[in-house]
Amino acid sequence: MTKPIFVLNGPNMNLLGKREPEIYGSGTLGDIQASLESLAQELGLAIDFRQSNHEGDLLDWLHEAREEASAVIVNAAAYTHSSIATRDAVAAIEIPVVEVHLSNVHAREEFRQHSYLAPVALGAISGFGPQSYMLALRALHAIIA
Ligand code: CA2
Repeated sequence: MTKPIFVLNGPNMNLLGKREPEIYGSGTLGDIQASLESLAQELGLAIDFRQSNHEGDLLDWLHEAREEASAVIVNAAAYTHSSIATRDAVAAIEIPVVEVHLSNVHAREEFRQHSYLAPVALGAISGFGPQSYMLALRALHAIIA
């Protein structure tokens, strides 16, 4: 059995669809999970989709991914712009890691334009709404296959 792709989501992602729809759209994180699970099935992949508001959970999951995942898609949300610990955890992973964002972080406030993760990730996809996750899964499918 091939290992799943971990899809890790950071703080406040559980609020999607409930506030700021002009930035993040009206869909919920559950909608993104459902679409991604459907695409994964189509591609013959398994995903393990998680969200936490706690930095330590993301660190533990990134450590777990080193042994238990074939790749990682990570939307670290605000920790993208603040967490050296998350960057170090990503840097310690040998499997492919793709950073994703719903919004185009480069077109937003200056503090969102810097990512601690981008230099240590395989690549980053930003600005395509839920499609950012789909594009990351398709890219990893092509890379892993
Ligand atoms: O665009 C993205 O995917 C972000 O990672 C989303 C984060 C933000 O801090 C990043 O700069 C870009 C925010 C996560 C969701 O936060 C919400 C806040 C209020 C209402 C709904 C969601």
